[in-house]
Amino acid sequence: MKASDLPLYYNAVEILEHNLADRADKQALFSDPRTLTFGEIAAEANQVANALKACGVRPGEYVGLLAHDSAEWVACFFGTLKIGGIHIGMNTLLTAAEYDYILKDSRARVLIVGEALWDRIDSIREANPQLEHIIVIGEAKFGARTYSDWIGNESTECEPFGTHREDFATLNYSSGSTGQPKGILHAHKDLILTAVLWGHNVLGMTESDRTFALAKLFFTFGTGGNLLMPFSVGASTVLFAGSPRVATDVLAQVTKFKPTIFFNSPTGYAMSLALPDLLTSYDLSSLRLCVSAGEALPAPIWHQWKETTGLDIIDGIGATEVYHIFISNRPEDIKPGASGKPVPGFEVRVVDENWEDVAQGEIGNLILKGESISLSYLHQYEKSKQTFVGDWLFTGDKYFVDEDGYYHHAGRSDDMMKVGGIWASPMEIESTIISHPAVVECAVVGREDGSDLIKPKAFVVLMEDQTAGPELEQAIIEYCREKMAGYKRPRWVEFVDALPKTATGKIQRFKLRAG
Ligand code: 3UK
Repeated sequence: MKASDLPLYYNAVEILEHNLADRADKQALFSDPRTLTFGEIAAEANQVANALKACGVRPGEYVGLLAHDSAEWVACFFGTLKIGGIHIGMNTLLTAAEYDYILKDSRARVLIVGEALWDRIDSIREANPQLEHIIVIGEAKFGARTYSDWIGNESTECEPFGTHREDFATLNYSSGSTGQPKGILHAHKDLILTAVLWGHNVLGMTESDRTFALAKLFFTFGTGGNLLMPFSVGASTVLFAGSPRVATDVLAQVTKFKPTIFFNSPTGYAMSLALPDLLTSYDLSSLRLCVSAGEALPAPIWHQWKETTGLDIIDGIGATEVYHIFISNRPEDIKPGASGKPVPGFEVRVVDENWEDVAQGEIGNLILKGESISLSYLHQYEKSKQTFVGDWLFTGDKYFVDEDGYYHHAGRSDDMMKVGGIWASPMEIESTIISHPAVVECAVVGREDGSDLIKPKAFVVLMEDQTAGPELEQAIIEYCREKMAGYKRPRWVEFVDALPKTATGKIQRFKLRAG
């Protein structure tokens, strides 16, 4: 599918509304406490659309949404698109200062906020006088209207605004390792393109699927995989408002709502595998496929999950700039430890500093071309020029292609190390260390040795029953020496209780490097 196959005036609310003709009464959204049909979601989205219009929201204006995954989130998302507004999917894990930045950067006049997140907004309201309307999902708060009052008297009918397929539909802020978050705009066309290119063509999602994601809806991994892709084929979604870090709660949702496709992160799979009662206390029998993204999935986790549950995990790399996944394994074609092969519709290259293609097997910079890629970062001219270069997106990822054409992640540009003059990938070292039975998680960074040369250092989180100490440190180093080229072994192992991570679960190696 190409963007030009879409009508010139295309509104991505179609992804929800195409279901009204044949399956309006199908249960499309499962959550605690609300389960809704496509017809009910569309009606509530129309009420939101009318309520936004009553607030004076015009096409092209931003509407902030800061709430845990819920039926209301979905209605607000589609209601915003319907009137041609631009939805801001706000990460629920940020601080008040970061919300202040996002509100000022986007100049949103309307913010819909979940009651549980109210406190972080309350403290910055005065500093954001442009915020004229605050709607709270839940109990009334001073100076805000409740969602139920706000939509209560609105009609359940609404004409869609005829957006151009290239009009902006969504704004997501991606946390970089340095600097302010980057606002990434996507057009209506991007939402349906990624759903078709990866969700339909690669993953093979169908009407009888039911998705469930640990990735929240504010993250395009979640919006794409757990809302747009299923709805675009008439499949249903399971939403969970709780924390993805509590593996027991997550698995209880799987047991209760019986999804067929499970979107998770490598850490999520590792946490589930660490539960001794994974198979006895939870029912995973509804699942047919698991997906992993956000960071590279180490082969040992893939194998352990397969051995334990019998299920395949499809690892694929995506980015907010692309909206979703662009290199991926396939249900019938999986290489554990690799990101897979380019998704048709994207052109992918691995290049050196001069943007020349590197030889097969060599590590280089991953760049790609494709129609769902964002055009620039909002209000970040310099950063945009470095990332969106002509037709190409500079991902900042290091990759190599093996002899069978599979793409392997080899760290971020700023994480790579030269050890003894040759590249060493922290990811490779990490996946070796993770395969050690005493280890839960680890991160590797470059550290200067006595001769000011960079050598790998590992920060390791141990299984609960293990004791940190010099003996185990030596055992892990020796283990690595056996499993990899000797130069890649960590020279130091530091045992830690947890690794520093971004709000979306990426290890913050820069913090470890500074430490
Ligand atoms: C890293 C991966 C190795 C990589 C995302 C699926 O993660 C997503 O978006 P972000 O903008 O981060 C993008 C960066 O994350 N990464 C993501 N997936 C993998 N590295 N293997 C992977 N499977 O550095 C990339 O540049 O937060 C993932 C769908 C939508 C997304 N937005």
